Parts: sequence; C-alpha cells; structure tokens
Amino acid sequence: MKLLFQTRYSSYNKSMPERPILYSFRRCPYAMRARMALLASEQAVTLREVLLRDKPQAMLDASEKGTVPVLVLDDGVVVDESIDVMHWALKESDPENWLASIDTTLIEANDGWFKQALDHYKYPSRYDLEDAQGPRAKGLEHLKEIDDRLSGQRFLAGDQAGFADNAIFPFIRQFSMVDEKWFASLELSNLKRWLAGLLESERFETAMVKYAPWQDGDAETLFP
Ligand SMILES: N[C@@H](CCC(=O)N[C@@H](CS)C(=O)NCC(=O)O)C(=O)O
Repeated sequence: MKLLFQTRYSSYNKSMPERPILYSFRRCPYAMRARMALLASEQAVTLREVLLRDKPQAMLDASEKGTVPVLVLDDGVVVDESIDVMHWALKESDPENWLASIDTTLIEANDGWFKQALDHYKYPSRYDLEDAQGPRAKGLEHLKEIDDRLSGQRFLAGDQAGFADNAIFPFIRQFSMVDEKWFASLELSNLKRWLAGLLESERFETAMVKYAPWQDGDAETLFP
C-alpha cells in the first residue's frame, strides 16, 4: 500500500463552527475503524495524532481512560469508545447506509475473545504463554466464521462494505500481519479477497495518511 505523508494545518477561525477533535493513533485498529466511519460520513475533524507513551494532557483531561480514539464534540461531549465514534459519525450522515449493516454479535466476538486471542498471538510471552499456537488456532475460528459469511457475497451484509466490515477488518489486518507467510497459506479465499479489497481502497489509504504527533500548543491538522 502506498504511504503518504501529509500534514495540513489550519488555524481556528472563530467565525467558523469548530470541528470535533479526534485523538487518534495511526496504527490502532480501534482508531482506524473510527477514521473509516468519519470518512464515510464525510465528517471533517481536527485530528490530533497521539503517542501512546506520551499522551497529551488535553486528551487525558477529556477522557481519563487514556485510550484512543477519543472524539471531543463542539459542545464538549466526549465520545471515547470507537464503536460510539462510528455511531456518532453515521448518525450525522450515513450516505452509504452503514447503520443498516450492524452485526453486534460478530463485532462483540471480534472485540472480545478474538481481540484477546490476537493479543496473545502477537505477544505470547507477555501473557506467560509458551507459544502462540493456541491463540492463533483460536483466532482462526473467527477468520473461518468471516470466510463462511463471505461466501457468495463481497461484504458481510451484501455487496457494499458497511458497519461490520469496517468495525472488524482493522483487527483481521493485524492478525494477518503477525505471520504473513502462515496467513498466505490459509485456504480462506473469501476472507483474503475481502481484506485485500478493504486494504487497497482509497478510503483506507486516506485513513492511514501519516500525521506528525500533536502536543498542546501545536497547530491543528484537518482530517481528511
Ligand atoms: N474499547 C476501546 C479500546 C481502545 C484501545 O484500547 N485503544 C488502544 C490503542 S489500539 C489504547 O489506546 N491503549 C492505551 C495505551 O496503549 O496506552 C475502544 O473501542 O475505543
């Protein structure tokens, strides 16, 4: 995938309505799904790229949880769960009708036991595991379920990518990158086609543009 480095600055003009502020981290799958939904809703935000090891105080003041993404709305309301950021954006505007394709069961499985298997697969020693075989096999169950669901249709709810596809694929991307050779050897052609399509999309390219980390006092960056 082509990586761009792009930084656009704009100073606040008090006569214009202020945009919501998104605290984000480029490589975080939760932040990726939030950025994908913001793009689909055509909702511009001020993006503050965060270093997880040095989080800006303004972000911690907004949400003491200290996780990204965090969206701070013009009226001060704070949305600090990625799924809620997706909902907020799509309630503002949903030209592709993503809200018709929410699959709560699959997303909960993804964010629950699959995310845990993914973490264990990536970092077995952090979890006192002898090797990554167990979590990898567990994660594979989720991949197989998605592959089955994609048989005969391009995306999880039909021919267009929707809420569930975008909520889930950043995590499948991470899983696929732990051992690319092993992933390539899997006979999950529907899942591979689905993932490749989403990763190669122009929208994902925009979602993955690199921004310099933001700290209090820095100029603001528009996204997209
Ligand atoms: N449930 C949260 C999870 C967000 C999350 O855990 N994000 C990670 C980065 S991928 C994070 O910010 N971790 C805090 C840290 O590493 O300090 C959501 O969906 O927004």
